[in-house]
Amino acid sequence: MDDLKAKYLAQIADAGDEAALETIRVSAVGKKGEVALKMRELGKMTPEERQVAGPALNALKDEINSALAAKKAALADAALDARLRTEWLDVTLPTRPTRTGTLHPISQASEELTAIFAELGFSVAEGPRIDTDWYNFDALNIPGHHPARAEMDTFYMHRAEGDDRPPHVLRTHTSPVQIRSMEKMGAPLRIICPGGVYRADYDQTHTPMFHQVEGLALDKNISMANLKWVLEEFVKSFFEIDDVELRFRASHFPFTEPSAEVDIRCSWKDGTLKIGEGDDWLEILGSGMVHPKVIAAGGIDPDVYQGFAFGIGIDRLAMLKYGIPDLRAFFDSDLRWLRHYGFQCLDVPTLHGGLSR
Ligand code: 2NM
Repeated sequence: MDDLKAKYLAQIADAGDEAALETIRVSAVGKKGEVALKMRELGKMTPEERQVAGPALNALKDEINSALAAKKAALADAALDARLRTEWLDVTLPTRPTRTGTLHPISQASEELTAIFAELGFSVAEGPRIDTDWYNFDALNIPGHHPARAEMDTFYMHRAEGDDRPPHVLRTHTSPVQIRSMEKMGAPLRIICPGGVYRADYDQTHTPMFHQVEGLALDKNISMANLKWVLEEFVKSFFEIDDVELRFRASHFPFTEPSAEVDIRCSWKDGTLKIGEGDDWLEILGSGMVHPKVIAAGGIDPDVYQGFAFGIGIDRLAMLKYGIPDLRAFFDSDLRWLRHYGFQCLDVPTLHGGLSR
């Protein structure tokens, strides 16, 4: 028995792969293996001999089986180590120069309009997307009973039970950033506020999150004429056309007086939109002279300063400029769509270098 044990443990130790181990298993502890043959001899023994040889054979069988299992595990470990060595990857190597990520059309449009307004003397102001209802509504002369405040348009952040402070809201426009900027920087002031805004609305032409840029210019002698010139310059630059005709239609917003909606001249020929010429009008923005109450809410004296403000939907601007038909595709994260409509990350838009080449 000692010979058997020495022989098989040596063979197991030398086995190079699982197939060799299996051959050893069959000839050692298989049904017709050497240990089984020895067990058959137990019948010919005396009861005393059997009492010694029986347990010894069982112990031998267990020992060979556990040596087989241990060697099998060791072979598997060695195989894994070998595989890990061949599949080793240097993650610090530089990337291949293929085109992968692209800039989303909304980011591209934001970069372009930021470059245009920078040239006109406007800096970018940013603020929180979650704000108090004072900054989002009251400061903008939107009273408590105004329909824009109705639960169905505004996402409210509900407070804990028993907390009676007014709720926070997801900003429904970027105007709260303009109030905060007036408080922080005072007048004169020339800013644009681009960014995401939220309204509880979802259909063909509305998504619950969309993007806006609002502009604000405050000084001692600002009029609608300045508003008209700035908007004309913006539209010409953004749509890369030499001339444009704007149409101001009287309108109403709580935060401006007077207020105007602005259309640009355009044509629809064979289903394609042409901006700047034609017999149609396309509404693109809202604007007006900032209401004195709003200027006062920003901590500025409305008897000394006045100014204009406007609001434009960035998503719609991007659709018009890049010929994107469906608003909702903006937020589908479809890689094929993103590759088709995306822009090269390093082509930073400037007025001298070309906006969207
Ligand atoms: C619009 C239309 C008209 C606007 C007003 C202000 C603020 F905060 F200065 F009063 N910012 N933007 C404004 C004015 C926005 O969006 C259609």
